[in-house]
This record gives sequence, C-alpha cells and structure tokens, in this order.
Amino acid sequence: MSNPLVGPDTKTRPKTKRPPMHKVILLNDDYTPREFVVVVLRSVFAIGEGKANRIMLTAHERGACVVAVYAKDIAETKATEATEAGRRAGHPLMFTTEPEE
Ligand code: TYC
Repeated sequence: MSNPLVGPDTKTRPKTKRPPMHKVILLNDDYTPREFVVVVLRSVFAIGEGKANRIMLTAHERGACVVAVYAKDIAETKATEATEAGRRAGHPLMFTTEPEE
C-alpha cells in the first residue's frame, strides 16, 4: 500500500562528472628523422615498434596523429617529455595535447 505522505523514491545521483581525457598528438615536420620519431614514441609512450611506425607514418602523411589518451596532467607531462627529447637531439619534433570531444 502506498503512503500519500511519502514521495516517490528518488536516487541521488552524484553530480561529479569525470574530467575529460586528453589526447597527445604528434605533429609532422620536415626535419626529424623517421627513426628518431619511432624511438621517442617507443620510449616515452611504451608503444611497440609496429604501432609506433604506423603512428609516425600517419603523422608524416596527414600532418598529425593521435598517439594516446591520458588524464590531463599525464598527457601534458608526456607531450613535454617527448618534445624535449627531440629538442635535446636538435630536432623540431612537436607533441601537443587537446581535450577529447
Ligand atoms: N617528416 C619527417 C621526415 O620526412 C618524419 C616525421 C614523421 C617527422 C612524423 C615528424 O611526426 C613526425 N623526415
């Protein structure tokens, strides 16, 4: 039997939205050797050789390629680390980040 003094059950759903994940994007340039790009992808992002080659080639052909998706601070740290690795070796290699969707 329903009690008229009691409203319908409502579930309180927490309003906490997950923060958006961030893409790390590899940008093409005309100077960085392909093999160097693959070495950086493998070491900074723990990507296997085949996949690293495909990501490098996609950036080479299309101008940019998404490398991986992480929480914002991790994406930014890895993009900086990978860009720095290129800079230390005298290459203009660039990684950027952007929020997903
Ligand atoms: N375009 C470079 C070359 O021809 C290779 C390269 C590929 C550089 C991908 C950056 O994100 C890159 N040597």
